[in-house]
Amino acid sequence: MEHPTEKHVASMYEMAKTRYALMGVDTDAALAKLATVPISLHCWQGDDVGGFEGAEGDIGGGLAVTGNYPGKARTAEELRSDLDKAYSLIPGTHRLNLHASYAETGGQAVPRDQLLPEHFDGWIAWAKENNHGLDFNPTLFAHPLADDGFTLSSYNERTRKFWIDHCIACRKIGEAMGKALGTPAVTNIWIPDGFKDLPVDRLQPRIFLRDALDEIFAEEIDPRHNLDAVESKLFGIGSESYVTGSHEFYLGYAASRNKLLCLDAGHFHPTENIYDKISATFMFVDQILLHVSRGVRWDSDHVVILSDNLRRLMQELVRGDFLARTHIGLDYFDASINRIAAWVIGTRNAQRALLLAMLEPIEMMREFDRNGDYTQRLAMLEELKGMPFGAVWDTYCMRKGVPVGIAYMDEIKAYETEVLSKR
Ligand code: RNT
Ligand code: ZN
Repeated sequence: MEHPTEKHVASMYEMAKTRYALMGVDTDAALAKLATVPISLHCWQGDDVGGFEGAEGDIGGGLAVTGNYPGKARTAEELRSDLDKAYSLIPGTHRLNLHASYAETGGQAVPRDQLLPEHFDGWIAWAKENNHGLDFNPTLFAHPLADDGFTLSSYNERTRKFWIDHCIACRKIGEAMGKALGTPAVTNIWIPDGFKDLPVDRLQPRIFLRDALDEIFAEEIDPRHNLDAVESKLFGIGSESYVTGSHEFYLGYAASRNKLLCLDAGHFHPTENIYDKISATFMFVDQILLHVSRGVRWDSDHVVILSDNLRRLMQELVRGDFLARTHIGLDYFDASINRIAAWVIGTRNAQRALLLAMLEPIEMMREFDRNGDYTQRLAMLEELKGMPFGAVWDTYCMRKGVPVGIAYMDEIKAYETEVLSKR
């Protein structure tokens, strides 16, 4: 298959630019805007949420990665090399979202409540060199003290204490990352806590969780270095009947404590979508973190595709002018396909959805709402789907020096032969 050349892209762009201009949309302005939006790639797509603590098998926490595509990263060097490859195929400059279980401890087992910024020096140096901001997550699963399904909301005080100390350590690591890189790390707390079957007391674990979070956040950290986020969930494998950190719990917590709310696209009922939660949340919460994901029938963490849901999500951010208050991260793990392609396809789709939203004649369309002209509104929304957006996207890739079209697959295939197949 042949890929478009510079000449193809340039002539297509001229036509697209003219077509968009007819509806008052400036394609160059949209591309300039797209370049300002970083996406935080999730390190855990690279190794099936494995981490470097020597864990084998089940990752716990009610999470499940399926597939055994060959060539997954086994060390920090391999993971960084794979990430470098992925970033080289994605237009623009982006961030990396790390989990605490990806600490580099030089072969020594360091308990999670004793992790230090120095255990992330390798990541920080690499991020600095490549201009990536870093985001961070405490890891409250895949650990003996999380085996019974409870961490910060455990009835066991010692268990709670261990995880509180882990989260405190992680905020300090986030702060160190933010300081070193000159951009705040968003440190996101997600806990797996919940019951398989009906609990008697739904309140007590939530009291434990609220108090644990208050303890974790007791120390103020400069928001120029670290921002705290909390992530809700509906259910997990083994926590089908009750999850302590539900949406209502964390919405209330974030609004009352001035924390970021993390909305994961897979953490709601299958017909419920996070795009409708954005404007409501922003009325009471200052900033949000997104875990852009794709659930299929359940929170299955499929690779992000350019779906209507994704498009509506990005439309909310762009139409509402919420981008400056939103941190966009990805969260999925597919081990059944090439893992680098999974990063590249999902990230490029998040960007394509953003670009589509940036190519809307928003002001003109608002008029339809205001005037009650729902017929014109429907006609316009459908018309937009047929606009030559692909030519604008190709131009973006060309200008940013990354492969146009799916030419990125040629590079991924070559990397697979040269690097991945030898692991
Ligand atoms: C789990 C949450 C959480 C994790 C990562 C690995 O359901 O979505 O964000 O996916 O922390
Ligand atoms: Zn998530």
